Amino acid sequence: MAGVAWHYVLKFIITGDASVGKSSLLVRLTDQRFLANPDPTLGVEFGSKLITIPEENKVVKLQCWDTAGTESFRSITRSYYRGAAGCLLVYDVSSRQSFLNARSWLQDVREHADPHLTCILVGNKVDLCNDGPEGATPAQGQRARQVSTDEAELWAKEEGLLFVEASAKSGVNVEAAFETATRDILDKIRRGVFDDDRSPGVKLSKPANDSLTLESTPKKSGCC
Ligand SMILES: Nc1nc2c(ncn2[C@@H]2O[C@H](COP(=O)(O)OP(=O)(O)OP(=O)(O)O)[C@@H](O)[C@H]2O)c(=O)[nH]1
Ligand SMILES: [Mg+2]
Repeated sequence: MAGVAWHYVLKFIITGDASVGKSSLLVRLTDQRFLANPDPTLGVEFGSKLITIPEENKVVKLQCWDTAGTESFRSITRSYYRGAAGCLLVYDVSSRQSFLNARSWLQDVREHADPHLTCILVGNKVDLCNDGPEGATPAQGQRARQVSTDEAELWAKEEGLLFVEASAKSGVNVEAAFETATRDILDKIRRGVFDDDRSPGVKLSKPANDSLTLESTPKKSGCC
């Protein structure tokens, strides 16, 4: 095959409560835009993006399955965990309930995904929060933060998850969330935890030479 476009293809799943911004994070990643009124996801949607990890000299194709947070789709969502190498477990920093519910999403991930999967906890919508003095009234258009960075970071540590706060709206830390998880997966591949292309969520391309041909545009398509 002439001009292989990537070194690895990694399957990612994005999970968490309804309305926490899973689809918005994916659209930000693939299309660099923000939708103010996206439709709730019905079942799953798919998006794909090439990223480069310069210090590893690796081009990685992320294949991301964005799942529905609505309870009625939960059994469909569970069927997509299988074979994923990475997971974004998303909550909304202005919704304590979405953070508490992350425990049950993580339980699903642990029951249905590869035990070596890399999971990153993503506190989305940081743009909404007024991070002023505790008890201060949020400015217009903002909401009070209901989950502190320290609390989420501590829980992530206890559960062995990576952690980042992000905003699909402003774009802050969105690529970084995927890149951090990807670096961790590449490290696992190097250490033999993921067995290269024998692990279902990791596919390996063997470039004929070192000059790679990159895909020019990320694709996003609906599914189901
Ligand atoms: N302010 C702000 N709003 C956001 C952000 N991300 C998503 N939203 C809004 O939150 C709402 C829900 O976003 P979605 O991306 O559809 O949420 P979802 O998690 O995919 O929801 P389901 O598909 O129903 O599970 C929409 O109104 C988005 O515009 C963010 O970072 N900041
Ligand atoms: Mg969605």
